[in-house]
Amino acid sequence: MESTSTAKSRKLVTLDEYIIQAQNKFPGATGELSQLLRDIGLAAKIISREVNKAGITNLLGVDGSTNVHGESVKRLDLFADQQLISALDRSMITCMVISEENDGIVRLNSEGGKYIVYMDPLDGSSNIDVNVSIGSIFSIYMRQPRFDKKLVEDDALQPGIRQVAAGYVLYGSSTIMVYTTGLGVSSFTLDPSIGEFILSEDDFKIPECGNIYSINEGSYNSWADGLKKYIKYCQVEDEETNRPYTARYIGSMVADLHRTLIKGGIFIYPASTRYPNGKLRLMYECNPLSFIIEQAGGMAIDGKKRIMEKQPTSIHQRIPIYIGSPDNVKKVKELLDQHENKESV
Ligand code: AHM
Ligand code: MG
Repeated sequence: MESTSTAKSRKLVTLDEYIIQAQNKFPGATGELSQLLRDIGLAAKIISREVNKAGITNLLGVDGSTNVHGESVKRLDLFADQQLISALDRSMITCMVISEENDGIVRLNSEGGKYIVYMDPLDGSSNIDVNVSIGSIFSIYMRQPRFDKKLVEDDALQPGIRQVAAGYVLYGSSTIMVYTTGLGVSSFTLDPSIGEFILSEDDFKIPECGNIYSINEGSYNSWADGLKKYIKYCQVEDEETNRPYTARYIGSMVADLHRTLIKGGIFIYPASTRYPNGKLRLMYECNPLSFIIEQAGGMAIDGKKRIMEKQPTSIHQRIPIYIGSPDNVKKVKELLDQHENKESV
């Protein structure tokens, strides 16, 4: 028979319980951020259900419209966008949402709500048709107090260091939610039999150094010299530093980052001829994932500087990203400094 202590240590903690327990550690907390995280958790469960049955309900495929970047929008993107927006709208705490699927800011019913939420409702959507993991990403800011109360886009242009919480949901072989409020990184796995996210890890730490590099090598010819040198460095044999590294690239940032968080290594989406400023969006892809990786002990830079210190100039702006284990990021930065950055340092 199990001892009492073993039984106790195996007690399942749901996402909602965990959020409330965390909130109780701060006596002055209003509970609004907790509510917001629970709203996102609920929307994620609904999206997860639809992602899993997409093939049979015909939600797959292009719906004929394009998003603000001229890319074709899959129906599931729209579904995820609507679910997240309506979940956030219901609890009247969020004043505006900025989503990859919407050109401008989306004002919610609670214009006086104190939170601003950025999101990529379904990242990696080109992978939907082929049953590869996709994810939702979110990033939460507090609205800054202003005398002029009318909500404008500028209210949302805050650097990543001001995020109060960020996270992602990965719809993979299981559905996993990972988030941080700046006090470490926690992860939850959806148990579909009871419809609850169950705590799986409450202090995620990324390995100091990893032997996996993750980059779309198709753009090799247009990379900066320092980056080419780094990828060569990853490929050279050296027993002491566990090289050659392994290449892994899923093409869904959430999935690539989740692997990087667990196994260590580096994920890179650099500037290239096709994407001179990188492809990924600062506000709803790079900042939230940088917050998580930093909270887990990793690093995230744009090649020169810390991503989260970048002052945004527009809600959909792109930025190059080098993110992962601290030793890997420092190494690529060293080579970029020797080649590209030398004039500017
Ligand atoms: P999306 O938001 O349109 O899905 O695009 C973002 C995705 C990321 O998930 C992924 O890292 C990247 O695009 C892959 O791009 P590429 O196919 O150029 O390698
Ligand atoms: Mg995306």
